[in-house]
Amino acid sequence: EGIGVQEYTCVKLQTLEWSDRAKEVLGDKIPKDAKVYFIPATLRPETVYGMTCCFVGPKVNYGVFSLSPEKNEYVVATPRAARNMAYQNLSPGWGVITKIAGLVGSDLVGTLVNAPLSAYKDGIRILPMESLKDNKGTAVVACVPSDSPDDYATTLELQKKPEFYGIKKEWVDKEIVPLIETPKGNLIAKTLYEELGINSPKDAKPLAEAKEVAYKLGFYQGTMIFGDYAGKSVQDARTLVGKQLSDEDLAFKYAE
Ligand code: A2H
Repeated sequence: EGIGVQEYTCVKLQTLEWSDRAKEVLGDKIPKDAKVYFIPATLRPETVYGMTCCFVGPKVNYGVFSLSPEKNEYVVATPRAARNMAYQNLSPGWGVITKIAGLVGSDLVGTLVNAPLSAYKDGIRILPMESLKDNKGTAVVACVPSDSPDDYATTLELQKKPEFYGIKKEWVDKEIVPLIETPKGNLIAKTLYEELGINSPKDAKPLAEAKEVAYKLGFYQGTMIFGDYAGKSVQDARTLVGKQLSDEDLAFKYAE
């Protein structure tokens, strides 16, 4: 980790239906009428249109933490993220952490969540990403396979072996819609995955390169071709989508 501060946008994906395993573990721990959000931390809020699912680390420990008692809102995050949030006015009080339940990522797989601005109005699934780091952001990642090579790699892997990962094929078989036109076409993640001869999410080195190239081309030279800000530069859209999501109380800033 560097010495700089990274500012993420956490998008609020409201839980619509818990997985069977999560239901068992949670029992009656979630208060009545509570809203529980998965909060993927993203550097690219303008890509929310292309969310096809949401990733957790299957072996990572998560908790359900109070975000706002007034609004009866809770978040799923790592204890580490909850601690950071408690000093950013994202908890019941300064430095106050209220954990109401603990789960491991694999318990959460299959949970259905709402995906604001995405094409999937009936929601998207929580799916496993083995390469996800437990010490970055909230350890929850919005899967945008059009623009993130890591997300594309895990999507292909899950599509190849759904039974092995304990998921239904239809949860991961989603159309990948082009969001951003770049100097290397409009499905930059797929293009780089193929160009660099990547075969799996375990190909860490070429994936790191793909991630860097995709980020540079998409962020600095990309133009939106989908959604409310089609025609605008990615940098402008990033600000506009970020603002729209916060105004609608569908996202908040989180730094670490
Ligand atoms: B980004 P940085 Cl479309 N483990 O969001 C692994 N990856 C994580 C993570 C974790 N615990 N927490 C966040 N991330 C991902 C969107 C996106 C992202 C696109 C393109 C590039 C991209 C959709 N996924 O990131 O190390 C999240 O994926 C490329 C840099 O803090 C987050 O933004 O620089 C990004 O990594 C944060 O990475």
